[in-house]
Amino acid sequence: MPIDRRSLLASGALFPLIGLQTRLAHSAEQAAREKADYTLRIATGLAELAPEHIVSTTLYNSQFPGPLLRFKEGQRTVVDVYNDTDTPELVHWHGQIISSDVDGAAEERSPYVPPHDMRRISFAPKPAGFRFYHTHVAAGADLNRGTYTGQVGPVYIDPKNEPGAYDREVFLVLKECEPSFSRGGDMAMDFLAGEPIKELQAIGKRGRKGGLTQHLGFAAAR
Ligand SMILES: [Cu+2]
Repeated sequence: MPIDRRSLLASGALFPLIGLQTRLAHSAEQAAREKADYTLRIATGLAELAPEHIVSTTLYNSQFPGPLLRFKEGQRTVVDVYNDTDTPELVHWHGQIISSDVDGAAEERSPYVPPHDMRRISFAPKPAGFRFYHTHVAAGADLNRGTYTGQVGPVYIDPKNEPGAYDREVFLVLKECEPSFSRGGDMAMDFLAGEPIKELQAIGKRGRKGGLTQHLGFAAAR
């Protein structure tokens, strides 16, 4: 059978593709074999806000707040995120300096975790300290989405060098709820220890001007 130049080119072009496919399949297999450090499952569940005040909302691993995740500064970590809801979700790593493909922020073009699907996220956490993870879905007027849900959890990134010397670790996650659950007025802020940090206040001010109110507001545990 005569082979013309065109079909030769076409078949030749197949080889690198086949090679690539094998490599991709291999790395996917490897990834599957590697156990994730943490698994987060986004699903509807019940949260008890106060005695006899139980609400149905979206949670991480059926709990509010989500589980405490501990990372080591600069040490690669693997998190599997399962989205058991009917809508796309984003897990944002609040306060960490990591690339946008894993940072979980739509405005930085992070990919969503599709409904009833999962994404494996891998990154080297930094800087050290106490941070949050939370949904970065813009709720708009939908009170069943985004930061109106129970999707928030604590992250502690152990410092690479100075481990610190504490007698006791306490992680607090605060969230404001529907006014009927509170005693009215703004949440008291004067119980927070230490002086305000001017540098952080300036970042907050800049963020609010740039339309990042929701994101930075969460630092104050809204
Ligand atoms: Cu945030």
